[in-house]
Amino acid sequence: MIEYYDISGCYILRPWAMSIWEIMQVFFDAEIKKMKIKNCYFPLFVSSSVLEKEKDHIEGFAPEVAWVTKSGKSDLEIPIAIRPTSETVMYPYFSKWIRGHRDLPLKLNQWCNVVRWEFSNPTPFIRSREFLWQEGHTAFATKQEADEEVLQILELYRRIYEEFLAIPIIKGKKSEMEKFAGGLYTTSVEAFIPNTGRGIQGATSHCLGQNFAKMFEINFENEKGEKGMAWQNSWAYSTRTIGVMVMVHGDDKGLVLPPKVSSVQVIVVPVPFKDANTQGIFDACAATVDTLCGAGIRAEADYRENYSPGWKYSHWEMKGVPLRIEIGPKDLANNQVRAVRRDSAAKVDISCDSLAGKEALSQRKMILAPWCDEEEVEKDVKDRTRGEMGAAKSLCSPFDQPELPEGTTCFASGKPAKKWTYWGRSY
Ligand code: 87F
Repeated sequence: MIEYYDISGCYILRPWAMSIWEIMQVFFDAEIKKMKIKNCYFPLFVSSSVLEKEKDHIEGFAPEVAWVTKSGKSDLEIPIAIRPTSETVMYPYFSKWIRGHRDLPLKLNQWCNVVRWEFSNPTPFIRSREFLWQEGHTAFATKQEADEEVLQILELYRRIYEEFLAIPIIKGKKSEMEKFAGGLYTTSVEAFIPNTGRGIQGATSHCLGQNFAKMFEINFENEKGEKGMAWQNSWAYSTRTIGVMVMVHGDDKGLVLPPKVSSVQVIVVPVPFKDANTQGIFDACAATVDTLCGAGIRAEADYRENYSPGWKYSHWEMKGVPLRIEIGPKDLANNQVRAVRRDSAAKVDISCDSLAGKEALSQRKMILAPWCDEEEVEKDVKDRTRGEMGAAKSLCSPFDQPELPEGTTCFASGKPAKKWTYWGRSY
């Protein structure tokens, strides 16, 4: 996931880690856009006068601020700080942009890096001197609107942990001592690492009250021509999320990745024996990858000939791939594959015909699946499911549509999916 770097507390995020970040980013970015929050980008640098404008808030954090003092060999006239967070970077412009009540709410987010020159022991993802995050900064006319947003954002953070990273969290409010000193109150999602018996802050959503508005003069005139001061929030989650996931799910064999965030969800490993039909096994692996990819599953095969199957098993276990599929001579003969779960090591043989899973149907269930909305495919599903218990057909596309992420493929055709649709046997 990472590579060490020659500056203490800095790490290279390799594709295996970055892809997890990107999957969470796609989700969160779409959700905040639904809330009419807009993305922007502010500079990395802060002038000392602006950074130190809010003395109280910066006081405790000052030792962690990194400064640029030189360009080439000459000293800068005034040192420039590197953002540790962007309240002081952004709020002078909130003051400029907010004049009347029609300028509110102002809801901005940025995806960026921040630098905090920590001295306590650096740990990849958990405590690094530079890290990636999103920081949301919003301003409202009323406290009530700000209060509501604090909890909406906190719920998105819960979903990142619980739905994407498969980590249970507790939502709650920080004590006066533990809250962000510059704000009114702080809410957070807290996770727990069983191995070390420690809690860990997963993300924070702050109501800043009017403290910053006072400092930066973020004022507006209401409908009646009266002066008001903006109510503000700020909220963030960072690449620390990945560190929590590593610690919660990892085991003695290495990483254990939750399927939703794993860049490879299924790794297919050919297991050729000396006199076996090697080409046949390789072809079956390729067909398996095709079937799974067609069903919207991120599957790859490991065809390398200079590594043994056993070596590959350990390799992909260490990398945390949720499911391994092995195909050997016996599997080839029986038109089946062997699937092994990373989390439980449970093994099952699955027929190649039911690989992309209409298992639910044989269990008398209804199926909600992404569909390309083509009649040909609808007919094909009927044909393919025609068995003793009767064929499955489309039931309806629910008005209440779950999110359909960009790139989702139809469960039956592998074409781009247009909608979620229920399928099953019907009276
Ligand atoms: C380190 C150096 C300078 C944390 C710092 O939580 C300033 C700070 O203000 C600092 N470390 N903080 C608090 C950050 C508060 C707030 N900022 C926006 C968040 C969410 C995103």
